[in-house]
Amino acid sequence: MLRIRKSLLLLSFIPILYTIIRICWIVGIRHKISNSYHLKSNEINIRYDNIQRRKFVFEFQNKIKLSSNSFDSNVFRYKLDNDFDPNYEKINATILMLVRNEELEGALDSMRQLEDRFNRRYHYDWVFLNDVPFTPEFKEATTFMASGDAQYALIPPEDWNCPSSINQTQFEINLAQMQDDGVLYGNSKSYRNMCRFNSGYFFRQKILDQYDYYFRVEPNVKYFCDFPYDPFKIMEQRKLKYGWVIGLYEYENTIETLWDTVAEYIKFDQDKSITNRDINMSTNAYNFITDKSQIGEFGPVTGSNSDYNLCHFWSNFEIGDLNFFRSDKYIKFFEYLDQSGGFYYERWGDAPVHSIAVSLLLNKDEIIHFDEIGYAHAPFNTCPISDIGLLSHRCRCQDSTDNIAIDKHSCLMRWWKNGSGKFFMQEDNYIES
Ligand SMILES: Nc1nc2c(ncn2[C@@H]2O[C@H](COP(=O)(O)OP(=O)(O)OP(=O)(O)O)[C@@H](O)[C@H]2O)c(=O)[nH]1
Ligand SMILES: *[C@@H]1O[C@H](CO)[C@@H](O)[C@H](O)[C@H]1NC(C)=O
Ligand SMILES: *[C@@H]1O[C@H](CO)[C@@H](O)[C@H](O)[C@H]1NC(C)=O
Ligand SMILES: *[C@@H]1O[C@H](CO)[C@@H](O)[C@H](O)[C@H]1NC(C)=O
Ligand SMILES: *[C@@H]1O[C@H](CO)[C@@H](O)[C@H](O)[C@H]1NC(C)=O
Ligand SMILES: [Mg+2]
Repeated sequence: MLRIRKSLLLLSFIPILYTIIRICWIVGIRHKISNSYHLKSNEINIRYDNIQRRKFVFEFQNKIKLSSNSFDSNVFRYKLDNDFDPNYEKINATILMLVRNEELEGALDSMRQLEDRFNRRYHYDWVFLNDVPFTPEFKEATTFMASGDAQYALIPPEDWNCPSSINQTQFEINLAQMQDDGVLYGNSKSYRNMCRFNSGYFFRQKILDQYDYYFRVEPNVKYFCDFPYDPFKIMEQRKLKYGWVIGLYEYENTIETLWDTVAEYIKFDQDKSITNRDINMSTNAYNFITDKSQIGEFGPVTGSNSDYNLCHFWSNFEIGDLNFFRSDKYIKFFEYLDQSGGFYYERWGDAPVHSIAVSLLLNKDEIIHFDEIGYAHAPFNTCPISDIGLLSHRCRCQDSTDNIAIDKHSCLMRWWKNGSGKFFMQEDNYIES
């Protein structure tokens, strides 16, 4: 009996001994092994380079892809691998992302998908905007992810911060009130800066002066399908000013007085002589944002008796003509809204502001719904509905029951009915050719 217990005692020492040996190994010995391992690896690398790889390169005159070594920065080479056509006539356009440094991972996820699904074939530039300087880490990672040039700009504080005309006492009262009312981002000051910037200042950033069109991208969005066309090209060829993929109803409690302010502006404009008006009621998309009739089973749910039906284009995906936003008529419209203080006292989003502006100031045929593009920004997504659309664009959509395209939250049917009509890219090509 005693003997057995003794040997059991000895046995229990084994793990302790093992741990001690392991610590010694980690601290001292492994380090040596590791060094010599790297020397060996390096030696093999170099030997392989001289004898095999260089020989191949010589024989095939650079026609084959160099093998690379992802373990060794000295050997690994960045190389674009795509079906880029250098003779393609690119449009004067850029992809645009307003983003925070801490959103780098999400930004890279969006970029990776947009590059794979679209930009790897065109190499459009990327412009990144931020209210604080971008970190070197952010710039490095995004520059490498972009197939075109990547540029970075700091937003001047006067284009970002709350203007001095806002009564801070009243502002704080409203923030607290909207927090209590459970309004989405109701208590956030920075969200308001962002919405006002995206409404009235993004297009005034110097860095965008060099472009005609922008394609807005946000971190953590998804592009599910190959782009079957270059949307910038479509914009230019058809002289379009605004393109969108998802249209839905806005939360009314964020824009309580937005429409009243818009209505005042319409009246102010229509009181001018015909030649001086900015708003042409017979050609614009006013009916799209005001029609409240039932569509199928659904009607808009508006609490107030304002004429606005709450339809807006979801601006996290938008492709626009910067010259429209830079125009006097847009800036006058924005300034009118801005002087009312609604961006701060309420929480007006840039999506309804852009949507109302393009619906009033543009010809309705200058606005396009891009079908065939698969896209998601939480909590909604859209994807082609037809099987052939899904297959031919190699889509990997989320659960198809989440597709907003023609469900009750969507304003697409209202666009078909009271906007510029039902339009499909493929059908259009089919008719033309
Ligand atoms: N630089 C900077 N970018 C911001 C700030 N707030 C928001 N953004 C960017 O502005 C865009 C819109 O902000 P989001 O937080 O995505 O707002 P949202 O899309 O309405 O809401 P969620 O995506 O649901 O959070 C995104 O591209 C953000 O990265 C900010 O304070 N600074
Ligand atoms: C700012 O708002 C507060 C609260 O409504 C009000 O009492 C005050 O008079 C306002 N200040 C100015 C300068 O209008
Ligand atoms: C691109 O557009 C901008 C703004 O309209 C213009 O200033 C610039 O000259 C254009 N560049 C080219 C290459 O056409
Ligand atoms: C609106 O546009 C149409 C078509 O271009 C034009 O005939 C009409 O005069 C315009 N109306 C106003 C008020 O500008
Ligand atoms: C919207 O379109 C429907 C069907 O064409 C039409 O009956 C209705 O009057 C339109 N609404 C507006 C506000 O023009
Ligand atoms: Mg977002």
